[in-house]
Amino acid sequence: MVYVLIILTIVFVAVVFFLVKVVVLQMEQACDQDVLRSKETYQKIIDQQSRVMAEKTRLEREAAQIFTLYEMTKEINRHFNEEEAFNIFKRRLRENITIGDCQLVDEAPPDGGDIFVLKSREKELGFLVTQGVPPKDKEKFAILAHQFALAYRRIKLYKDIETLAITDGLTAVSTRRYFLERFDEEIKRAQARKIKMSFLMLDVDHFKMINDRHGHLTGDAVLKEIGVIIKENIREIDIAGRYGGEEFCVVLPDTDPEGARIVAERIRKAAEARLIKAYDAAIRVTISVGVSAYPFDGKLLEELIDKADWSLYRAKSQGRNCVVAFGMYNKDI
Ligand code: GH3
Ligand code: MG
Ligand code: MG
Repeated sequence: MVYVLIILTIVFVAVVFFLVKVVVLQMEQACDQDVLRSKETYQKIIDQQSRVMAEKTRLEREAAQIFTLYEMTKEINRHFNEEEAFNIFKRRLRENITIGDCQLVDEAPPDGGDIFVLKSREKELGFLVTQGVPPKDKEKFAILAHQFALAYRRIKLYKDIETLAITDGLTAVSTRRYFLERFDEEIKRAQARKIKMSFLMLDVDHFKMINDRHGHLTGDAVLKEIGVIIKENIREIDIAGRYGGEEFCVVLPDTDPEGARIVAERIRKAAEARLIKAYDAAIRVTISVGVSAYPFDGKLLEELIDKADWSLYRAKSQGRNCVVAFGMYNKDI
């Protein structure tokens, strides 16, 4: 009986032990699976985090680039001068990329360096010639250069508009308004520096006859050529303008009455000698010139214009194709 009880107890204990073992094994397996799942989730989070970090770095780089572009554009847009704008661009380049040299040139060089064309529609405005930009920085350079090209185009456009506004469309000399502004400035400069200056008023002789005989278009071509003749016979610092219809005017800074008379005579002779070809006609014209001088004939702009106009009237009444200086009739000098 006792043996039976012992055996039953052993069997019972063995069964219990076996059952407990099975349960523990199952629990272990479940735990392992949990750990595996946790590991996978953890790995996914780590991957996600590194993707987010990479995206953050990319966005930061992009933001820095946009900020650089914005700052550069803002700074360049304050200037209306090509050289100043280019110097800012060059400084910004050096701050942002590795670069040996960068030059802004009007003509494309035959060799040496990488060339970036600054374009306005199909027109080439200039060229950026660079040296020593490593491949890793080429794209960044292109982005900055493209932005500079836009600013450069704006400056060129502004200059063109400015030139258009102050240049007479037909004769390419200054408009009356701009001429009078410059004339006034030159009088003030002559006053401040105590130097002489002179003023010429030129009028085409019998111009109405040219219009009547050859038509208005031919008349226009003659006026255009007179503009050319005047500019060919004055210095870079002299200012030529169209005073009205077929009347022109010239300011000669730092020039005394005798010097002015010589210039006027040179223009008169050049006009007389020129055979102007316009459409089917070949025309000869003459001009008359009145001269006044600062400070001899007057100290104010209006006085100088009046005296030159009076002299021009004298030149017309003397038979045209001649120069009359107010000083010739001014007994005070
Ligand atoms: P004078 O020798 O006395 O100066 O005689 P003129 O015929 O030159 O002078 P007038 O003032 O009688 O005539 C000037 C003419 O210039 C009249 C006008 O029709 C013409 N004119 C003015 N502006 C223009 C222009 O832009 N184009 C053309 N073709 N003619 C013009
Ligand atoms: Mg005339
Ligand atoms: Mg006239």
